Amino acid sequence: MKEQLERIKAQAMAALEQAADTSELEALRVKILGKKGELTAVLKTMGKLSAEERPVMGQMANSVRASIEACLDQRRQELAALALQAKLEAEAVDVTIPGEQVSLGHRHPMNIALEETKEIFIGMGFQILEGPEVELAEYNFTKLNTEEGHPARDWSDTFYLKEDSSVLLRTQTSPMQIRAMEAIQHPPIRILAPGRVFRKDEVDATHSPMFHQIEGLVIDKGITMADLKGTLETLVKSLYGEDSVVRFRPHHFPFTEPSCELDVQCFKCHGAGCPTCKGEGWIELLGAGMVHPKVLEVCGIDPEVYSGFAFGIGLERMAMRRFQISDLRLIFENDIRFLRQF
Ligand code: 2U9
Repeated sequence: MKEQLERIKAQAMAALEQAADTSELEALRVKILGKKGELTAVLKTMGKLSAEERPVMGQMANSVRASIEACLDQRRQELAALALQAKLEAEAVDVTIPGEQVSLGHRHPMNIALEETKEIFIGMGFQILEGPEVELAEYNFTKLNTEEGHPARDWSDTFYLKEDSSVLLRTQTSPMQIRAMEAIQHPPIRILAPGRVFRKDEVDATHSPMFHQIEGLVIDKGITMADLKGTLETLVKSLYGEDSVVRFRPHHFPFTEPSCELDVQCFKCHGAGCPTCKGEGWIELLGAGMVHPKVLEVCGIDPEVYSGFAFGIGLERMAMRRFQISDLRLIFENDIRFLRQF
């Protein structure tokens, strides 16, 4: 029995040394010390020993069990330490590795152009106003001195939402300014109305049935064409540089009298004529004029006391010029390869 106990102890110690994890350790504990284990099996045969041998072997068996249990404990601690070590290594974070750049996206060229223009006008004391895209024909046309029969009111030019032509998708942001004038009543009024507008145009490199406008309106006592010219020259110089040269050409709009268009001298050829300005030397930028007395009157503002000027800018055209975009469709397609350039 002594040899049996020594063999169990030696084999147990060797096996415990080899155990790779806590579950193997537990399996070994059951195999050696469990109810049906090797040591238990030997102890069961103690009854066959003589009375002298029994206490000696009993003591030896206890000592073997104690040794194996001590070895098990020690091995358990070693394996736990190893497992912890492995976990720490696997989950280690190297704080010295440089961070990965997160791509953040950026503003659309239209938004850049819009924000720039808004800032310039806010700096001149204008308020920004937004209004409905679905409008009454009364506000989009009639109150803007565009009577029945005017070509702009034609079904082929305007998206009507009712058979009787009373409701439509606005063709300009001016109806918002009419609403503002009716609401404010007491000048001074300095407002900027940016937004989406709609016209029945076929899509091509310079046309779209939906585009954006920025319209401005100033009403006060003693406002003249000089205020119009000074304000719009300030806009052009802020956008395209202090050395920009502008010219005003006579034009016609139903809602302004007199009316004009503003051209900026081509920044590429300085007036000589080149492909950018299509040989003209000048690039058309916006329309403007002194608010028609009839328009003031229908809004309840006395044209004998007050006068004002208004202007309209096509935002796509402005963004195209600012970023040298050759085709309007690129602005709406949202192709990431195009947008990444700005
Ligand atoms: C009120 C009275 C008058 C707004 C104006 C223009 C001239 C103009 C075009 C520019 C390019 C439209 O986007 S575009 O196609 N607009 O030329 N717009 S004056 O006149 C107003 C506005 C509001 C109460």
